[in-house]
Amino acid sequence: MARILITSAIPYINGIKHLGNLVGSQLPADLYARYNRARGNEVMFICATDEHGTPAELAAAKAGKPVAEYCKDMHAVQSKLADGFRLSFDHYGRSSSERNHKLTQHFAGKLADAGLIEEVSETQVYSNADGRFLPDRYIEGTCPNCGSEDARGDQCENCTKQLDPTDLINPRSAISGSTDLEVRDTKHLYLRQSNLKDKLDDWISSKTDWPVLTTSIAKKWLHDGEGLRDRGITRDLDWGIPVKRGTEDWPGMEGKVFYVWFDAPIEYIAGTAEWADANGKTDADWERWWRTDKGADDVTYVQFMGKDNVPFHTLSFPATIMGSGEPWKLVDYIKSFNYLNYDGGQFSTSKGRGVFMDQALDILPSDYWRWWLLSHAPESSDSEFTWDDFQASVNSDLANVLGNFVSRVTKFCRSKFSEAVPDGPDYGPAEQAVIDALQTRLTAYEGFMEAMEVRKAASELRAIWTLGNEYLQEQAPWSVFKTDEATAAMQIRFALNLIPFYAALSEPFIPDAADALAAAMNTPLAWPNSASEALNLLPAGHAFTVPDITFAKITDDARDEMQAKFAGN
Ligand code: B3M
Ligand code: ZN
Repeated sequence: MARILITSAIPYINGIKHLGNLVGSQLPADLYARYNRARGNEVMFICATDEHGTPAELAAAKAGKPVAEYCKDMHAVQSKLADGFRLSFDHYGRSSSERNHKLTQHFAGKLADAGLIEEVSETQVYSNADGRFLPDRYIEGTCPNCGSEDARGDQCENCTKQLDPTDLINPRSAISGSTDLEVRDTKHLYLRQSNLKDKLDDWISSKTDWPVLTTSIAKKWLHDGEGLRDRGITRDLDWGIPVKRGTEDWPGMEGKVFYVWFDAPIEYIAGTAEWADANGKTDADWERWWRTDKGADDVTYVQFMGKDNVPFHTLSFPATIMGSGEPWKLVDYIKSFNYLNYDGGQFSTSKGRGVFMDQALDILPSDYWRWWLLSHAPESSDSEFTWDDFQASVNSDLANVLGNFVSRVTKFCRSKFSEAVPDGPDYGPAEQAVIDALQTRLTAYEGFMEAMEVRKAASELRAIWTLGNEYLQEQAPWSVFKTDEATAAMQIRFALNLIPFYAALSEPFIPDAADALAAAMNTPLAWPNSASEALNLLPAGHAFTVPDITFAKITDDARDEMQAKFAGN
């Protein structure tokens, strides 16, 4: 039994995620977690909400709530949606947890002890009216380039020019509108990741089995332009993890917090500690996943994320781990994804363009979405959601192939025999040929699942479903029944045995349907040792019920309606 630690990039707290976010990290991570559990491996699957940074503060202000309250509420919302999509996290934590505060401060202390933290003096805009330093995007004013009056301290959205706050004409606070601003000296901490460049480079170079998407992004950041730059890890914000050196105060850092990207990946570890706390476990129980001196040396750690998150996971977070000088577990494999586009453009929160997680679950059961998203995962390139494709995929794969097979077989058996597996002779050459074909595909399917080749795994699964349909089509037990009842009974016995086999193999993709199939067949979900063993699982006389998991087809009208509804304004 292997031990697999799985983390998904932790979604920002500032709103409900769209389907592109979902398929870029959490959903494929869930697929892999479910598969590994089904194979009997010990899995720890962690996700959380990413609750710090200016986006959280701004979203809370917009919602008219104190930021702590906003985060608490949005965590509950996101957690419920994760349940709705059947994301099987062992724990869905919060980066604002006490555990993450302590661990983040701990790492900062260790990095400082190792000489990897530098204190840098900078000038920054201070708002007297607000009584605080303003991050770049909290300062607004007139763009020196195009004259737009709503330029922000980091960029003018109108002409896209990158700006510094001091470039703005007539700068004002975005919080209060006050123009009583001044430039003050302030100190910030920088992580000297450039010191770790060679170590990181060697480490990345040793990962020859990683997806090219992952390593090419890491290599680009290591070698392009100025190479790996030191990174500011503190901010002048109210909301966040107070800067401390371990448990000690950090002189000069009063009122500052760690930068969101410093504490967010540490939440993977803290989230596992939260899991222990929430389940009455001890520190040793979570440390055996993370500390190589406490049992984690046999753990395989896999991360899932969108390509925009790769630099932080291949360089910055490993720099934190390596730089600490402590035996924390480094990631073993990073599965990264391209983007999912939406119907000829991009998903857009501000324009209400595309389908968001809450809306998706209002329209159709999660299995429909899981199946389409995973079978179209943006692995080798960006992919695109279209309603035509979604409709075709649901109607053909789920309704016509899988759903139809199950309903034909079980209903035919009920009407001609009974709601129990019929008897009949032993399997013949036709059945053996299907078993052989299934075995070949089962092996391929397992290989793709292990390699996290999500699309290839989906098409193998589809092919496995199709074999059952082809068998029925060719053998036509409904015709055979008219002249040779015993042979028809054997054929139906064979086809009924395919259902628990399908249920087990399909569970990582479509868990609700899989549960319903297994329940109808009166068998627990169990990964097959072999196709031939699986096809002899249900003996004659085994009772079942006709499941009501028919996948409803999406009509053309419904498709058009949804397309119009989510086109954005
Ligand atoms: N919250 C970005 C995102 O949701 C960021 C990931 C953090 S992973 C430690 O895409
Ligand atoms: Zn401009």
